Amino acid sequence: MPAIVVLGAQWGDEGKGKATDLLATTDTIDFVVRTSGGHNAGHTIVVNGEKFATHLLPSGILTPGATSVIANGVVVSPEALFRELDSLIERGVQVAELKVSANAHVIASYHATMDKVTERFLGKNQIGTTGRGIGPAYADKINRVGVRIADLFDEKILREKIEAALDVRNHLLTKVYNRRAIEVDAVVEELLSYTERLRPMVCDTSLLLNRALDDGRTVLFEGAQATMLDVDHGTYPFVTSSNPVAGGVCVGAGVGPTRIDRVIGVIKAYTTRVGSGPFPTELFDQDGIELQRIGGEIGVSTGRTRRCGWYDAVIARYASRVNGLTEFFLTKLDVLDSWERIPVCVAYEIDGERVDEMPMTQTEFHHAKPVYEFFDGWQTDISGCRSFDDLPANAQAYVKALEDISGAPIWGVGVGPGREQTLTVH
Ligand code: 2SA
Ligand code: GDP
Ligand code: MG
Repeated sequence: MPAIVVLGAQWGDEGKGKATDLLATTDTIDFVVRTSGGHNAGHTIVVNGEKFATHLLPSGILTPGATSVIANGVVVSPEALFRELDSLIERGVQVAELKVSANAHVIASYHATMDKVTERFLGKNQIGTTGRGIGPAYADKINRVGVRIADLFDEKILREKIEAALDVRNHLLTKVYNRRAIEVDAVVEELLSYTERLRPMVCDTSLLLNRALDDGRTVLFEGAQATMLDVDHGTYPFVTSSNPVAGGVCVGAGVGPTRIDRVIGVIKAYTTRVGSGPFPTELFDQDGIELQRIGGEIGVSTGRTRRCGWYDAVIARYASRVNGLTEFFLTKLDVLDSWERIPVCVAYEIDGERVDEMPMTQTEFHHAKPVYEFFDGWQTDISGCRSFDDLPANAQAYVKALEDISGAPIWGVGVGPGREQTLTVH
């Protein structure tokens, strides 16, 4: 299986890091590739009880022998990149080889400034971004005033590009937001300070990956954020500024769709969301508090508490459709251990009518009320189970029921954060 995509099927934090890490340790994976987003991502991997978090780096950085790749679709803060690498090295991790695309766009400090200022300006309409400068960096890319990694190696071009990028920005900052202008010299100096360390990592990652696939090597594309946060297919405008869906992988890596063999959607046995925006199954009662507490639902990058709700099969079917999923990886089943009865959203009721598929407009989605079916809980600790047959009958029935209504087979189930706490179903 040479090309595998692992992506988020809900609003993020489904356990993509764990799924990637698991694949990378059980199969021989030659490359682990990030294709969208930036250091707004937060992936947690637990190895022998020790917890590691990656943000901009692919989770494969923890897998000796695999090459980690930051491809062209990613927005790269060199400062965040080296801070993250150094913190892993300080912990004694033998970091894998890392390659960075010459075409990836750069996040400079002014992008984070703009992100925070804009959010404050939006007041109650704010998106709840991570404040990392992701939106402003992608906006520059689309406005054709972005700085790419390759530009860091030519001071003259870099200065011209920063001047162009700051021209409008500084006007906005000083005239609209009542802030100090950002100095071109300071930005150029900061970015140039990273060039020597970056130089050996920079290459044409599209060529590298296509050649690897030609040679029969295995490439794992690791998603960041998720389907419902996709700028085209998510709950716009409460989304991130990239395309975390499967199609975004091809654009973000320079690899054609005919080369992809498996598309795995990682999905929790319930649902969470960080930041603003509609969320039909969100719970505001004790169940929500308990899911948050037992699931440890706190943002890996910003430490924000995640909103929690029941499993939403409408979203699962939608994710299956827009990504062409070949299978699901269902995580955090163990979090549901204590419930006597588990509700699952099978459809929505919108303005008095039952709707089985994602509604066409955001207004309808805002009005969607979950239609629940109820499943008997198992009320047993399943964290020690190591095969599907070990699971109590009610847990097996819950997994099978989700499979029937979610649009793709469930390939694996997570029963705890550890590498070994995984069962395969098929
Ligand atoms: P941004 O910063 O422009 O990408 O924010 C736009 C929206 O995308 C959401 N978003 C996320 N949602 C879940 N997890 C993310 N990563 C971190 C994690 C989040 C954290 O893994 O825990 O630590 O808070 C992530 N990144 C972006 C964000 O909440 C906005 O709704
Ligand atoms: P990602 O952004 O999709 O990689 O996910 P995060 O790392 O942000 O959040 C997932 C959290 O769930 C992490 O703390 C993981 O250690 C944890 N996790 C992953 N799979 C399981 C599981 O099956 N059971 C439990 N209890 N925790 C899990
Ligand atoms: Mg996360």
